[in-house]
Amino acid sequence: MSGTGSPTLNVDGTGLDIVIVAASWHETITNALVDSAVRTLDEAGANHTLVRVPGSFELPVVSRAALKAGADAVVALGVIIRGGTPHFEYVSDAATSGLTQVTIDTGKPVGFGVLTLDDEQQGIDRSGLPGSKEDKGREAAEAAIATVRAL
Ligand code: DLZ
Repeated sequence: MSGTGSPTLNVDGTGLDIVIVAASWHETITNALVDSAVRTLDEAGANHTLVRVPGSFELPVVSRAALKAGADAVVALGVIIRGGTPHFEYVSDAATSGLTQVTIDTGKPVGFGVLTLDDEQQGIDRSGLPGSKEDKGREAAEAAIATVRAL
């Protein structure tokens, strides 16, 4: 994991089937998160597939479907950037509370890689792109694997 205080986790993904569910808004940052998650799952030896959804609002329903269909865990990725209307709060809350409900209802892990940002630079800083301080795609993928191992 990256960032101050981040833990060292059990990231042995051998034999796990993991679905990355990624939103499509703010594609430079989102694609970087996807690339990091894919790299992390490959390094961990996990099987993985990628499903794209339109926006972060759609992450919960598709994550739930993937888990119900048999995936061991989901890595949910999205980028939500504050605009001039309250829409940011609604989409952020729908994604966050929706994914929380999914993980509790299914009893399966959701690695939470949804960035809620004031501006694009905050996302680039957390994207895992060269020179960035943090790598939230990697963090979400590692958390998904480590949580499967903790169950
Ligand atoms: C509508 C919308 C807006 C304004 N901003 C974002 C965003 O920053 N990040 C994101 O992932 N999705 C955004 N969306 C789209 C919604 O998540 C959703 O896809 C649409 O409201 C259609 O249901």
